[in-house]
Amino acid sequence: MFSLKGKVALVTGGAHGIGYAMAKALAGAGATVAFNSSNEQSCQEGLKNYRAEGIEAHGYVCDVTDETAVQEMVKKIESELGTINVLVNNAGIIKRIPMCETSVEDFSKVISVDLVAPFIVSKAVIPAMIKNGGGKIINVCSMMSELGRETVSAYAAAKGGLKMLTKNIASEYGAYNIQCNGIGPGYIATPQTAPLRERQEDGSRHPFDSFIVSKTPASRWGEPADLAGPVVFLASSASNFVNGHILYVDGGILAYIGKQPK
Ligand code: NAP
Ligand code: GCO
Repeated sequence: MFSLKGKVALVTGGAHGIGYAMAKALAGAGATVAFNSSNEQSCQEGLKNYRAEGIEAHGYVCDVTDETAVQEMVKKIESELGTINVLVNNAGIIKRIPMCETSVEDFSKVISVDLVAPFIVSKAVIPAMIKNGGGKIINVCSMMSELGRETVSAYAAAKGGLKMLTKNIASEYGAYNIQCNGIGPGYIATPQTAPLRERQEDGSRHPFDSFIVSKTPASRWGEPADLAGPVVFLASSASNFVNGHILYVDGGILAYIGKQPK
């Protein structure tokens, strides 16, 4: 039920971080994995890391905000590996700037990578999925698909929008046996969140680090590997009647009011 043997999976931004961990999990379940990076160096490093783990991944350099480049990459993958059965829209960026100091350019850049790009890549893969009798699209959402916080207005707007794009793809293409769901990671230790975990000069924890641990019933940051089971579930036939759902993988943050003061 969880086997992905014979399936082709494209994970955007799969050279490192959460994308890499999810692609590794999909390969472990039997899928042939393709991923893209925004630049050659990151793509080569990713390929080296997959090889070191015994995974024969296929890396492409492609800016996910460039529709022509995405269409070309998807055509290349379809001719080299076959129809894409599973798409994971994982590539994303964040800018932590107070809203009134955020330029329109910065706001638009985040919207472009985190919201417009999943639309562009989904649009590129859906026609072949329809011809093939179905497919799976998994959008990487966030706690910020549900909650706000200081300094992440563009990111929250994009990830909230991505939640609704997920529901709309599910609504519009469910009749073609395409399931589109989201994974909403909690706070995961990756390069993207490294600035929030930096040790203070006196060696103590970053205040945000302590804040997250106190907001998480599991009392820890997530690891990229915590996303492995959820992504295999949503990519496999085990989830064939799950559509338009956001699966939060957050150690319980959204269920919790936070640690009581002593
Ligand atoms: P990360 O290590 O910074 O990875 C981001 C990935 O996105 C990189 O592989 C990067 O590619 C790719 N990317 C960015 N802009 C791109 C573009 N224009 N074209 C192509 N690829 C692009 O961050 P991460 O923490 O693993 O985040 C992965 C996803 O999870 C993001 O959508 C993020 O918002 C989401 N998320 C993260 C957390 C967390 O706590 N870490 C929590 C919730 C959601 P290259 O660097 O290879 O070029
Ligand atoms: C932040 C952002 C992200 C989070 C993640 C939560 O607060 O900086 O929310 O970096 O890690 O998206 O799900």
